[in-house]
Amino acid sequence: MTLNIGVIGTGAIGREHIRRCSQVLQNARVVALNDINRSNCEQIVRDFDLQAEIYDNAHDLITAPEVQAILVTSWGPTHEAFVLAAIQAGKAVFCEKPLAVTAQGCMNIVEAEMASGKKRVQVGFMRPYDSGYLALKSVLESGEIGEPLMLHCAHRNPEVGDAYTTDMAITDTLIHELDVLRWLLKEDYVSAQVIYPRKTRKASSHLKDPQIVLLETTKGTRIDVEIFVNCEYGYDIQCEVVGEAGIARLPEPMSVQTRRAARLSTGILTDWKKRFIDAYDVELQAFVNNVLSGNMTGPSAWDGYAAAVAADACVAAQRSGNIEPIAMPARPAFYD
Ligand code: NAI
Ligand code: ISE
Repeated sequence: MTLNIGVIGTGAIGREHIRRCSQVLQNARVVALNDINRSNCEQIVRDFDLQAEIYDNAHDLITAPEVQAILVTSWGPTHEAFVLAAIQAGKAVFCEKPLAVTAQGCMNIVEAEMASGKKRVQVGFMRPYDSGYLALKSVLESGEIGEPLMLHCAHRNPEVGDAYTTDMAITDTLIHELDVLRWLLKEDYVSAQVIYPRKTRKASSHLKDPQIVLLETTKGTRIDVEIFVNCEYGYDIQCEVVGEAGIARLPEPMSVQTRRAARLSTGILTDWKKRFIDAYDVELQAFVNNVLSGNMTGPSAWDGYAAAVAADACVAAQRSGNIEPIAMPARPAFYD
């Protein structure tokens, strides 16, 4: 059986996901496209030789009879309305992060999904599908390094455009750590604080960069995450867990070591598309398989909500300079 997919938003990641649905994944086919910039869709139809209808209205794509599942890869503020419409139409929906730009927006989706009686939503948090994070989790669960006490993490991008604002360090960038660290530790967060080190001269005038986010979990585990989005040298994701009996680090992506001109060196990737290329393939194949089998298992609307609750507190902490509490309601049995 093949899943017929409609894609809303054909920019950077939309294009990547269309490529993988058409050329990499099994049992998936892109049959419909929408973007406020129609020429993006036309270009993609040409580039990937797609047999896909271009819709001028996203809501028409969502309700189109030939579309069985929706991928939402448009800008963050548009996600909530499209996901709600997909649930309303009784269709499965894969939504890129963030599920919605506020916790309340995510809760609206959680409530609509529960009312529909069936899990239909997967959020595009791909790191739980990354082989490195999976290996790190299996070390933690083996008990080899004892109970985790502290985590030291970094999320570095070489550069960002002028449209990137200080709160996007949380809502666009840290949101991945907020999800994956909760998954890794199986704990929620209880507080957040944000510290601003000396600013890099490479950042635009309105952007505070870098930032350090300090999180505390329910068991008292302390996490520091450096967000540095104009680090220049590469796209670099770090995670080190300090346990009672040892330390476990996220493995570096595979890279050939060279010895040349009196130097020993290994390359560092420069963009997220390549760093997580396998994880994106696996997460989307899981979505396709789960929709076809009727059993959704990926990052859920509740996970999207949990990350957004923590993100809201981090944004409040950016503004107040204080330690802000994070109050997570109990997870409904629907999401067990
Ligand atoms: P982008 O700006 O390259 O593409 C977004 C596309 O959505 C554009 O073509 C734009 O015209 C279209 N669009 C905007 N509003 C629309 C609307 N109302 N209806 C239809 N189309 C609309 O942005 P990018 O980088 O592709 O990001 C898209 C989303 O994916 C964001 O939420 C971003 O956070 C997420 N993302 C996730 C990544 C991950 O690692 N999981 C990596 C990159 C992006
Ligand atoms: C981007 O939107 C992503 O989601 C990438 O995975 C992340 O590393 C980057 O910081 C974001 O801007």
